[in-house]
Amino acid sequence: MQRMSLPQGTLFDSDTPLALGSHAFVLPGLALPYVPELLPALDAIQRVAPFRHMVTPGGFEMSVQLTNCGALGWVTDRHGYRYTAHDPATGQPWPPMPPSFLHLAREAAARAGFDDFTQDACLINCYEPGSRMSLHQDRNEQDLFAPVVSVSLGLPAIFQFGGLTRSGRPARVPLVHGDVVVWGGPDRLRYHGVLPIEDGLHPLLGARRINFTLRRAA
Ligand code: MD6
Ligand code: FE
Repeated sequence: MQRMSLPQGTLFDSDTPLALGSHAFVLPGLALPYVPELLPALDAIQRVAPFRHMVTPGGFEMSVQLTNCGALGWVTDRHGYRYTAHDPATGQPWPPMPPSFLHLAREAAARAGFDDFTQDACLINCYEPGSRMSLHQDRNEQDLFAPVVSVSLGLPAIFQFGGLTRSGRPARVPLVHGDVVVWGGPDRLRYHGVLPIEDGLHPLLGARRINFTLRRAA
């Protein structure tokens, strides 16, 4: 039998970016070299600004727990969705953005064709088995073309990626520890969500999936 050697960048190379749209990409494993810096930084953030369940304007408690770092943090309560400079739970500013987050975001954005964006906000989501995120658009930021960089750690997830309206069946994209998704420009308002996380134990994060998304909010 003849062995095939695949050139770099073929469909079968697991490191190849996967295009979800003209300006939306999955970058498999891009965060892996950053993990030794990301995990202690995440621990330090949650000691100052603990994960908590927030309530939607409709009165539903989210199954995902949230916190933030950076100049601005995304919050939701009975009054709506918005960005705040202070953690409503403590009255303190959100913890500063760790340099490793910014370095990773810069590399990811550049690989997706977005140069010179700096992020002032980072929303951190903690999923336990069964937690999910229903289909939504991210539209609380000033510039709805600037890219979002989304980093997945811990348990795997099925990410749903749909169109610019709620109609139609969204694509299902498996994401694992270390994967990064970037989208912006004309894809920035695509509907997306996360199916319920399956039971499991990740060697570094246990029964959790952590996803953090960096954006330019103001
Ligand atoms: C998640 N992510 O992956 C949820 N939003 O846990 C998001 O809602 C999201 O990954 C905007 C851009 C990238 C994302
Ligand atoms: Fe989102």
